[in-house]
Amino acid sequence: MAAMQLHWDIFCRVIDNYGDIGICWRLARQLVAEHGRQVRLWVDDLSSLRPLCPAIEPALARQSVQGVEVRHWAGDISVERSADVVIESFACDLPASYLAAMAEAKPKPCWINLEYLTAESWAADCHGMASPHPTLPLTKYFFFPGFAANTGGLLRETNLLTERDRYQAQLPARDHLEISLFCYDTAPVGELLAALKTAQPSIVHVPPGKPLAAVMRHLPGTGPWQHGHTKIEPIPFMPLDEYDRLLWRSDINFVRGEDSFVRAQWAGKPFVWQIYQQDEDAHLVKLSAFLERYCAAMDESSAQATKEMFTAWNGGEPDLASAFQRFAENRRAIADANRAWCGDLASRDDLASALINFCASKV
Ligand code: TRH
Repeated sequence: MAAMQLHWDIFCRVIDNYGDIGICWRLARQLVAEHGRQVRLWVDDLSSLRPLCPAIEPALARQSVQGVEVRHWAGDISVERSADVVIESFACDLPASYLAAMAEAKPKPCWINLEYLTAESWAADCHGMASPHPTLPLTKYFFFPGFAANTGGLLRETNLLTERDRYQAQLPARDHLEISLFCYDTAPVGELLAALKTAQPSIVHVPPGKPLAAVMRHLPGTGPWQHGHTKIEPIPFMPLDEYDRLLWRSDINFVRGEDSFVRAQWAGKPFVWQIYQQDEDAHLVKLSAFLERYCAAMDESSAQATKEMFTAWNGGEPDLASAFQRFAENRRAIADANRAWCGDLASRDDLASALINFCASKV
């Protein structure tokens, strides 16, 4: 049997927002807590990790939080030896000195490029592909998260769905809708607010930053606001696990990017995704690949309502008001479909387990 790959280094360069660090932090702490791995997480911008994990001290070069050794990645770094598994997240380019240490190591580490999530079918074709380094005796493997069986799966903690079910079973009955609104400032928030004004009574929870800025462009002052039947409440940015609970107790979750998008799927509730915009509208192909997969098992009316709502929320047709109305009307059937979708996804290996198995196969 191959020796356990105990030491892991994860490198994270924060491009913008919270997705890159959210994913790396989630993976790092799960590898420690559930798989007994010793993990160093190298992050170039620690201040973006702090809102997700308030125990982080952004000024410290080195700290241990939830069993993860968190290192500030500032320029080239010096290490005694490279780890057994090296995760380069989202093609963040490893420091030259670290690459040199990897090339010296015996045995060679398993070097992974963790890619962004996409439902496009090419992700399965490229998952696990090897890319030899042009000059060093090293091979990098592309690891694609995904929704299909032949991809790297999705991040999911072992007890996540049990905890979610326990939490949701205790929620009191209510006669209004709870909505969480995490989006970019390009979302058609004004149109959503207009639709909500006359829709059934609801409370909309709005995190700070881009979502709140988008709301404040359409309403006076800093809130909270009573807007027709709807109460709109600014909320603080929540630590990662608390944000999960917001998703679990809401009736509709507006999410964005990658990590909140995945967490909304584990919540088993209706959700609306604002995809991260890419050059030449590449994101629209990614959006429709997801919709094809996600809506495949829905009844016709739910599938149409979901596709229209996602498309309208991402700047396409039809108008947001009618899309939202249809989405809300189909809410219960969409919730049932989401539970089934979630159960199907959870029948596959989670990303951390898939990564461990993949790396073990490369020794
Ligand atoms: O913040 P995002 O837009 O992040 C990313 C980055 O922009 C990245 O560069 C891009 O490539 C990627 O999207 C696709 O959205 P995301 O991925 O949902 O990350 C947000 C994280 O913040 C997620 O881990 C959940 C967390 N979060 C909290 O912990 N508390 C909160 O209150 C909220 C609103 C979010």
